[in-house]
Amino acid sequence: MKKIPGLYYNRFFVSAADRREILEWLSGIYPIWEYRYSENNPPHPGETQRQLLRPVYWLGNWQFACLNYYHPPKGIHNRCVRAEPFPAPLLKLVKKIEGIARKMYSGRDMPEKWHLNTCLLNFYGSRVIQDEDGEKRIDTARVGEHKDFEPGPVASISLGERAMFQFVSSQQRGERDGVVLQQWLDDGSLQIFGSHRWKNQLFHRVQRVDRREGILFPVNVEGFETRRLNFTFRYVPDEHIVPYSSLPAKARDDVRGYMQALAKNSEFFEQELKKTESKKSGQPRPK
Ligand SMILES: O=C(O)CCC(=O)C(=O)O
Repeated sequence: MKKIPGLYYNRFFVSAADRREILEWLSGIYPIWEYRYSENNPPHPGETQRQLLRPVYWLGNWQFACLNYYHPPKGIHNRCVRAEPFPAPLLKLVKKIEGIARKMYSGRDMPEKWHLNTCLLNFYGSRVIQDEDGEKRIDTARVGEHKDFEPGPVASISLGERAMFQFVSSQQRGERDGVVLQQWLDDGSLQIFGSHRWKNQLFHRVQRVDRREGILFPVNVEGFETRRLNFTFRYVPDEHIVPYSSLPAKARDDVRGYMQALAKNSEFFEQELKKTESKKSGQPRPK
């Protein structure tokens, strides 16, 4: 395929051994379902509360939907909550990706302190619902047009069924003419996109996820069948990542339930919650 400035695609980035290690790590995490809004950040007029289309897990920092995600220049404070570090199998791949990206981007396309310190792990598949007629599957494997506002290039690793990824010029839903470029993201592939054109000017979306390989991942989420995993690596300036204990009280209230759910299966989140309690009571903080 012809090289396109600002874009990178390697169909065979993840080796069989890397894949095995990643899936082994995956068996120990418990993704959560988030709602878009919260008590202190209610829906705007004309919008309604909704659950996200898919379960998620964040590494490095957690951008809770109800805190509105990282959105410079104004939305930079109290949106990125310190989360678990990257596990070894991902860290190894991240180092390689950073090397590739540093050769590709410079100047305004590569922030001075850029490094991949954030990962959103998206689970694509179908909700499995039980009702009086029996079991139903509702396919939610897509993402609407949006931009990633973290500065610098974004890297994305895909595992499982391939996904139809599109760059589009307008945010109008379903407008076929807006497609500027599309690409299947295959099992084991790495995609990198950066530069003003692909990051700032255009939107991107996932139109659909195939079913042709019959892949299903054993993920620790009730009522959901996962056929594609996507790891999207980004950069948030380190000074904008804050521990849960430093969030303003209202933001803490809004995400406490998620933190508690995460803490059930993660020592990291358990400790982060404990630090808040000890801060309040004046007791020494756990390390
Ligand atoms: O799943 C993908 O390939 C893209 C995900 C994405 O656009 C995002 O997480 O912002």
